[in-house]
Amino acid sequence: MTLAAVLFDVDGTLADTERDGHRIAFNQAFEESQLDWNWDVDLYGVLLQITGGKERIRFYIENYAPSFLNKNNLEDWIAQIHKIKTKYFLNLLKEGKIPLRPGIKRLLDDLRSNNIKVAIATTTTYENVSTLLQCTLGNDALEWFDVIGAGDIVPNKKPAPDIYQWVLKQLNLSAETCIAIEDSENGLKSSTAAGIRTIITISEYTQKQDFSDAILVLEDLETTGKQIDTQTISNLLNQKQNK
Ligand code: XBP
Ligand code: MG
Repeated sequence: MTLAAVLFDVDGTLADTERDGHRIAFNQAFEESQLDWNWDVDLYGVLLQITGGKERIRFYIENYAPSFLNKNNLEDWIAQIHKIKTKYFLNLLKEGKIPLRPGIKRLLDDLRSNNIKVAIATTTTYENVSTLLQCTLGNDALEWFDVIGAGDIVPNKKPAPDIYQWVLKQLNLSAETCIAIEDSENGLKSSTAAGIRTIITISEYTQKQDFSDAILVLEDLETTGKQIDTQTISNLLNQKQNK
């Protein structure tokens, strides 16, 4: 089987965005909205079981601030808070506060130099992805990616397979010819439910998650002593095929 494409998750995979990025931005949005909510590092770890920023705010309200359930137009209000949060997250990206994880740029360069397609399959908003890529890889970085699947472009977020199925359809490729790189159990469930073999690079909040369905589990793309490159991933795809 020839490797055709590598599909990258964003949050926790391309960059460690959650603890010092999204969480900070949520709290800044709550402050601007005069809400006495504060998502500390531990609470945020609990809330991360829910993918999607709007969905996470809703989950928080249902479990920690139920008095807000009676609010008129609650969904619109949540969307407004989330919009403010995205503004603060983009600021953090533009201030260079969120670098790429080790080995990401090197692997992207290696895959592209070997004519392997690269794509994105993420829950976060397109604006966050495009700004992260341009701030860390340069203004032409969006063209590096054959397909970018993000946010509300699909009805169901991870762990549902929708975003990976959408990206495969845009790539016009079959799952067997692709590999996904993810950081979380929800992400792994999403990619494997779409039939894509998946490499895990564990992130800040996912140390204790179940990665038994992954084909390879790494601390990151650099610290294994053996650089993960196009050849490694191709061998992995074929190795697993033979079983
Ligand atoms: C992880 C998510 C996202 C982010 C917040 O995305 O669940 O919702 O936590 O981003 P990924 P938004 O699939 O890249 O791991 O607030 O933009 O949703
Ligand atoms: Mg992730």
